[in-house]
Amino acid sequence: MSKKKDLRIGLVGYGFMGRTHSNAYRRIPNFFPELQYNPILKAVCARNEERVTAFAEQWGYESIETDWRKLVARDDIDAIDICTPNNMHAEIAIAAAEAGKMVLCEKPLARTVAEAQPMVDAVEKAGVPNTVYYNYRRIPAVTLAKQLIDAGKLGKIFHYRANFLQDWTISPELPQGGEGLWRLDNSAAGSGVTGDLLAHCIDTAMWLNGGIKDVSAMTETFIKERVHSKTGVKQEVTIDDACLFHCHFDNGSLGLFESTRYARGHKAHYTFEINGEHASIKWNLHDLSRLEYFDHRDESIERGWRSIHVTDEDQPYMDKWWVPGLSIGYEHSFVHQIADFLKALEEGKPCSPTFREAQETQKVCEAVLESAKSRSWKDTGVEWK
Ligand code: SOE
Repeated sequence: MSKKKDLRIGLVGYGFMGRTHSNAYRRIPNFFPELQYNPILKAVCARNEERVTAFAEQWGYESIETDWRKLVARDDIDAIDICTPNNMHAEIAIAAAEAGKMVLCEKPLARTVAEAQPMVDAVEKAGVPNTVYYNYRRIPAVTLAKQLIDAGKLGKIFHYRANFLQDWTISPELPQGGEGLWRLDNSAAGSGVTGDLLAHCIDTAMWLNGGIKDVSAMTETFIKERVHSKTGVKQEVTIDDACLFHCHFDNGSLGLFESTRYARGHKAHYTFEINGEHASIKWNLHDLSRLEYFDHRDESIERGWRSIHVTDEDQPYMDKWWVPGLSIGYEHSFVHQIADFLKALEEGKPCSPTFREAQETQKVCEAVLESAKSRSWKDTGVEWK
């Protein structure tokens, strides 16, 4: 007889992220059998009944809802997982927390700091477990970077550099708004690449290298007007298509960040490099199982960059998967996040990044956008522990 406890999931939204989360829940019992909580795909919710029914069948959800309020009110749901466009996060998360549900939310937490704060307050007041899907932390090579830094291998850190480059919005014919394209509509997304892509880079950076103190940024919107899919009318584009910023970290290191959807040839090229007194590391999403490492303490004749293939069972998460030498992929970062959430639940601990931690990333994003607008340095007000 299984001693496992069911954790009944209600998922809102069935787009790209709905698929990554659903896939992750389904992998948990197979690859993390030791966990006490067993995710049950209880219900999926979206407005279009026909399509949500098809999604439920495809991914094995027991039931559907077409109104998220009904989902949140159900007493056979323990956790609400939010995969909607950003403008819906706050309302759903607050209602879910008030109904006593755990809340797992896609990134970014919200469109602005002001919108995110009542979400933080609601989960904390209700005392419900919560987390935000900054999934790249849980790619084994990235987690290994964290372990090397925390072990002091790099020594004092001088530089942190990150890029997130894409090229999917170059065509002026692409409309703004609507399914798949809400990321181009400021009212749904809250910002362009800053909240969508740089937020990932900022989350990873603060996790690895501590708080970001102040920023100086520039943004650009290359295509000034696009047809809105809802109205059919050409209207102003108010998202940032590209954003560059530099910053000071609390530990005295300098940061340099760039993100754009106009880097022809790059589909999702997330990279970072960290330079310390003794050693440097670099990582890129296109070769996600490898962590590049240079250690100046190596004997000089054999000193050089080594490429660590992070697939051994003593490396982060890899004891859960295949055998040494065989890689895993992007989707596994979501499996790891949910596994860590379930483990934290067992132990009665928070699962990082919590809403409160994700709010610190919001603060940096907002300071970046304000700095670009005012052409001046901005303090972030981040309190990173
Ligand atoms: C945008 O294209 C996007 O899907 C982001 O929304 C995700 O967060 C990122 O991981 C990949 O790119």
